[in-house]
Amino acid sequence: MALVEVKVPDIGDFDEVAVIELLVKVGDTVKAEQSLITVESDKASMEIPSSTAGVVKEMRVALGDKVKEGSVVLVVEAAGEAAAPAPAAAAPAPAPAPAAAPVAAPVAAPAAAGPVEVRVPDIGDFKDVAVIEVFVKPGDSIKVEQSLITVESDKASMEIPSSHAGVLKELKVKVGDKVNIGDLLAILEGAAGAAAPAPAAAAPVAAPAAAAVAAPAADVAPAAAPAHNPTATPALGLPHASPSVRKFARELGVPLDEVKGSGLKGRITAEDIQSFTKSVMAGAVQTKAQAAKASASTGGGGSELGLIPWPKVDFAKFGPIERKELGRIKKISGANLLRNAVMIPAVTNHDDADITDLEAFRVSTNKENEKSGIKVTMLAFLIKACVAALKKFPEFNSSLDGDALVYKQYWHIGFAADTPNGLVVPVIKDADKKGVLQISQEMGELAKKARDGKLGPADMSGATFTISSLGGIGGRYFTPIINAPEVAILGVCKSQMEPVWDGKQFVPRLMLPLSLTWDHRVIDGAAAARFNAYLGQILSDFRRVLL
Ligand code: CAO
Repeated sequence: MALVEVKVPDIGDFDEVAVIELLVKVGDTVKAEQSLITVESDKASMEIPSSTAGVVKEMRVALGDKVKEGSVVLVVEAAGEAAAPAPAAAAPAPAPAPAAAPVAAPVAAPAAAGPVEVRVPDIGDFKDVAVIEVFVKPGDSIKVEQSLITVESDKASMEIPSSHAGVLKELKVKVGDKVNIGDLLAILEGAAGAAAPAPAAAAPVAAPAAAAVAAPAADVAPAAAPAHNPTATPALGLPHASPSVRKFARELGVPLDEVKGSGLKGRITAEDIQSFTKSVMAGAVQTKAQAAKASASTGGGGSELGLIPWPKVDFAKFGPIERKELGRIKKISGANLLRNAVMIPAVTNHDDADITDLEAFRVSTNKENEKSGIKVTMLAFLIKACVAALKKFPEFNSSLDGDALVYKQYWHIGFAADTPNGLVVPVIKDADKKGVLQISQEMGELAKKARDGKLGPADMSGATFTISSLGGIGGRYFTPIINAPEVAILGVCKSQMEPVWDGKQFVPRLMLPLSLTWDHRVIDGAAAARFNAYLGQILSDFRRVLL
């Protein structure tokens, strides 16, 4: 059986192209027309097929090698019925002609007056190639030779450039459409620098009938070459993968832009697609689509938790409705709250604190300080009291990190603030080092910033514990949701006068309802009850803070 050198066929006017994938190895049995390697220029990638059936005896190229027409790719021990030897595939293609025309034309072309049609140029004898990427949208300013779309056959992908400059008025194709030479792609306005209209590129590109697969792959190159688009595929942030890998990904429904490429220059290989698919199946990786679905309010996460789907109700059937999209803050806080509610085994302890004396002190302090403009709030005392309790029970000021607890040696207290746009949590930093007056002042400033929508990330980060006060509004008790990665949160409601038994008689006392929610992975019920009791003691006699 004869040894046959399989060579790179005519690949148009490409001088040298890089080998970016080896699709076969020594010992493999290859069929005639089977893809052997993928090569890539800055505009197109194409697979080079075998002209001969047989067994691969020797690889003559390696990843990264530069090849051109006539380069030996490998040596095959030809099977009896092998096709014509490789060089036959290099059927002469008058490639340089179409390559040259569209590039040269724009330079000399005068400005066009009215709307201009941009059509699919000569793409060899490709028929019905699929649009797989669209780079532009109506309103975009397009330069001559700027890539508009990528089309792909089963053997090659290429970017189709614009023959004119101008503003894109209408895009006539979308992803998934099949296009052919001469098809209308787009209408530009204010167009200038036009090349000869695309169909003119119908300069015959060789379609060597004998090398059925080799020919298209080869023909693509010259057709795409005219573009010489300055915007190479990787610069657009598009996934770097060969046509067969793209096709493979599409078949499996793998989002290519989420796959990390392990090939040359980060190129995505078929193995990358396989291992991504395995990771998704094993639940180790979530696709963006899955994550979005999980976080969507309409039953998000339900499938992962094995829950039945969220009820879908046509509300309009029962009466008039108005639909309003959630604001940005609501969307962000909603996703956080959902995660924290679902992931933390949280328990809430309710208690009451006698703040009769503290409230009297607060009122008198405010009277004395009337001129200072700083109003001391109950929340400021609560922050100070919580710092004392957090110091006594340090696990409430910690965070879980895997199997470890991180005890923080600082006491930054977040407070939930109700704003027209939703709930935000500004943070009083180093509350242990600040007096009640300073805390009150900072809280006032932060609450104003929150209402004005001017809080920055620094204002809202670093909290070690959070207080959510509904005291100014009303209610008795509630179950606040922990602000992860914190491990506890204190909810406070409106204080009210209550009859309290002092051992001899009922006396009127101002009682503050406290609701402490805690993470049962870190804290247990006894510690939570002690924390609340200690907090109550401090609030009933604030001198204890000094102890
Ligand atoms: N009991 C009784 N009265 C209380 C009180 C309490 N626990 N806490 C505050 N008040 C009173 C204040 O003394 C004030 O009364 P005056 O106007 O007569 O002086 C009034 O209620 C309003 O207080 P305030 O709300 O302006 O001030 P604050 O320090 O208590 O709270 C802030 C500031 C920013 C936390 C608050 O405005 C806020 O946004 N609260 C809502 C927080 C929230 O939404 N939490 C829920 C999160 S879970 O969804």
